[in-house]
Amino acid sequence: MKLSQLIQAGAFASIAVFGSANAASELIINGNFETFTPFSAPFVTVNAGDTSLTGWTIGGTSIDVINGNYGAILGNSIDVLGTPGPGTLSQTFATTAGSFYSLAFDLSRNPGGSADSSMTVDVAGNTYAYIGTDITTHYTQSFAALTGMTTLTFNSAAAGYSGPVLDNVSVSAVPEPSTYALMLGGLGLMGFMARRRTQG
Ligand SMILES: [Ca+2]
Repeated sequence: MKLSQLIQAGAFASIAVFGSANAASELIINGNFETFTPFSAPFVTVNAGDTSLTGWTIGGTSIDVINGNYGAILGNSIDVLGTPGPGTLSQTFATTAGSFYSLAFDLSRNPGGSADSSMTVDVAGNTYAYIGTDITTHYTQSFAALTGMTTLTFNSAAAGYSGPVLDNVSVSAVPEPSTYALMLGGLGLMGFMARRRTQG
């Protein structure tokens, strides 16, 4: 194996290491909304201030926890519009000021409405706008934390029955570029030493 191939192998190994580290550092509690009881089909309205949806704070008027109905994505999903709407869904988690994080979630919409649904996301001083459609879409957004605690808020901007349907919310730290450089350098050196041993 040539040195360049060894370095490439090292790069793949470091990506695998970071992949497992990210999975272990999930910052959102109950991001798939499965920790919620009781459930009563086809949906349960959770009013502002109710704490029955573990990890999440409900604001505005209400949200609906749905399961297998109204554009539900996997198991329990959230119709952020609520009954009546609009609602908000928030969670606060520990961050390091100045460090980068990656937010991910799946978005669809309640197909009972007549229009695609609007949702905004507030995080770390910025607001991002999304449109929920009948096709479930996976979105990611990176952000830099401003303080030691960061609040993530999903806001329904929809009307009628066209609520944005949300599932699989995730936030994880993005490794610093300097950490990548150290890992790649170290693995590249290991590959170089292995090559020298093979030749010697
Ligand atoms: Ca779910």
